[in-house]
Amino acid sequence: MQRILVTGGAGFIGSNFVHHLVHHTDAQVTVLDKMTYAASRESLAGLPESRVSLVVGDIADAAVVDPLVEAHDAVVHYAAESHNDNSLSDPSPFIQTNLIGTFTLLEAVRRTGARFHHVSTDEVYGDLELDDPAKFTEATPYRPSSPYSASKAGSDHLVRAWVRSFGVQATISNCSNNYGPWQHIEKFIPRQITNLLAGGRVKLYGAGANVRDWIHTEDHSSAVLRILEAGRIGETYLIGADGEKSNLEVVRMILGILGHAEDDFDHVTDRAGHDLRYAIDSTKLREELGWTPQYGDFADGLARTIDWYRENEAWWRPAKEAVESSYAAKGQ
Ligand code: NAD
Ligand code: TDX
Repeated sequence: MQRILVTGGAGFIGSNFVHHLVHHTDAQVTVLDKMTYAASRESLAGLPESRVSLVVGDIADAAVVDPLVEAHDAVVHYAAESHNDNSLSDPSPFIQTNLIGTFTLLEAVRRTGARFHHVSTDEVYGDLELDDPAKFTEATPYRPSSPYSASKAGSDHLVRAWVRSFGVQATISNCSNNYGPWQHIEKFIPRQITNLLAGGRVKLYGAGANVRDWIHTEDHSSAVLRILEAGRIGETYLIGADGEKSNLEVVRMILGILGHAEDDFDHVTDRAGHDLRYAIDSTKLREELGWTPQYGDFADGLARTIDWYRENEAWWRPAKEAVESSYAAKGQ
């Protein structure tokens, strides 16, 4: 598997995966990315030009996708509209990219026989009660809540249908909430870090009881590579690192690391339809493919992520004012 096409490779998780591929394989990597507001060329800076190239284009455009897929042995599909709040304001690009884009890629791999790995989310399973001892497994029924998670659920179903009906060589992974460098400041953890670094205040939706299962993006990357190399075709693998934390706990940790009092935050308007809790049981991935996360200490990973945003202010600062005005307009 020498030539790998990474869609969405200029976004948060995709760019971290491209770095991982360069450091842990000898593959030639092409990034296909539309360079939406969520992408950044800087996230790929410093990678060897002999190994990594960037094609700016839309995954829903068959004229771009078909020749690229033809020229690669494998496709790892990260490209998506990824933010729940945006999907509540305007679902349209989520349907176009997450459904039509995935369909366009599947049609291309159907023709060429390329290996396909589809990167998805635990949000397709809906949410769990706070006191439910259960976690999501590969057998949990789909029950998405938001336009974003419904579009990702639909894309997962397309992949399964293309495997069964057309023999496409695909695997799927559903991962929990990622954190780490290069995450867009619209998302929870980088929003709060950069609010404090910019002299503003932390903004917690509702009471902050909602629980997310945090995983460092580097652990997500190692899991996807493992599945790409050894996963069974047609199978789904859940990726998680036992990192459940309430939003209130995370906010207090960020405030503490940055030297603020633990109640120095604002409660703001809650997200419509806000999922209560996500939790992943990744036993299948660990037992079948021998994967283990390496970044299990959330407090340490969070502190290093805060350092990264402190050191990379030139990257996030230009977007900060517009992101915060758009949240403020919604009372968030
Ligand atoms: P992101 O928004 O940071 O990056 C998405 C990338 O896709 C951007 O570079 C963007 O330009 C590109 N893109 C968007 N539309 C495109 C199109 N039509 N054609 C080509 N490129 C396009 O997202 P992320 O957080 O890095 O998420 C990447 C993937 O991982 C998504 O599929 C998401 O559903 C999944 N995922 C994310 C998380 C998380 O915690 N962020 C967790 C589990 C799964
Ligand atoms: O300012 C905020 N305050 C707040 O309390 C923001 C932006 C979020 N929140 C809450 C909402 C969620 O409970 O924090 C939690 C995390 O929010 P997001 O960062 O928006 O993530 P989430 O909605 O959980 O979805 C993420 O994980 C699953 C990614 O954005 C998805 O792409 C992925 O599929």
